[in-house]
Amino acid sequence: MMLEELESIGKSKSGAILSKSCTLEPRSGNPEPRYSALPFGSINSMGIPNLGYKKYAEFSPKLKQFGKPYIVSVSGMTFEDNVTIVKELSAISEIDFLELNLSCPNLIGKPQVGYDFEQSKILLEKVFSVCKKPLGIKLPPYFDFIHFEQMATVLNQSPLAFVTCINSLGNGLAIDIESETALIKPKGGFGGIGGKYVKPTALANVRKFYELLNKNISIIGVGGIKNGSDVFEFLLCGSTAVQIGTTLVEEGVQCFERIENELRGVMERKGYSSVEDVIGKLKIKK
Ligand code: RRO
Repeated sequence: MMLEELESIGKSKSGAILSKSCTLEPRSGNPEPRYSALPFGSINSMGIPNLGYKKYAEFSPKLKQFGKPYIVSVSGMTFEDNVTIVKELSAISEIDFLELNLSCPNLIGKPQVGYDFEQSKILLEKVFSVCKKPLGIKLPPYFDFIHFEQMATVLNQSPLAFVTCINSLGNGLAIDIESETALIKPKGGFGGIGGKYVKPTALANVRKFYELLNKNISIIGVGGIKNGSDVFEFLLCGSTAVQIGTTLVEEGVQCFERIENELRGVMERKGYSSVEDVIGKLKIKK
């Protein structure tokens, strides 16, 4: 992610500046086309294109001038890379939080760490032994209650500041029927699915972890947020903040102001004056 893109998020109405994931060395990412909009969302196999973690440290004094939290997402190619990057970035005073990405679905030959509970536990222990800053993790979607419980047990043993649910739904396939061709090039056309397709899964992941995690771990919701009522749903499930992916790509940084105004409208219509009165308050039919 270029400095200009991060600055334009700084100038927008977003509540924070979150970089896309970085690695130890710069990467050009997977071959193009590697992103495609779909009728109800998107497919991507970007392959972590980024400038290398040192650049995101260099950008930090400039980005702090916008007066909002600056969060750097870390997605090292190896266990040791993650430890090195977290150690180095956590010493930079203008970076407020780190988000360790346990869920990039697009690296050829690499499993998602978040689907290996033992490996996640070992990585978190090591990372927290070197980290001097609040750190959260970004999780892949889970679909089985036993998996939620196993991951929650691991997470509740770590001094996590937050958990972000969910990363894209891994390894979907989207096709153009005229040319009978997969829409994106990398990995035989397989890529992470985002947008409306994944919203019910994202809400379920936020809700389940809200039920299972220690209350001092905040939950950040992401997946299919396009308008203010979507944000309201994530708040009900227990998110205290949200991220916007596909909608940001499709609409640009104006989406933050629009969605904030729409959320304000929903809250007013329903008689709420504070998000605190909404967070986690999902009702279940009796
Ligand atoms: O760069 C990517 O391919 C990518 C990443 Br790191 C991620 O976390 N999630 C995603 O959908 N794509």
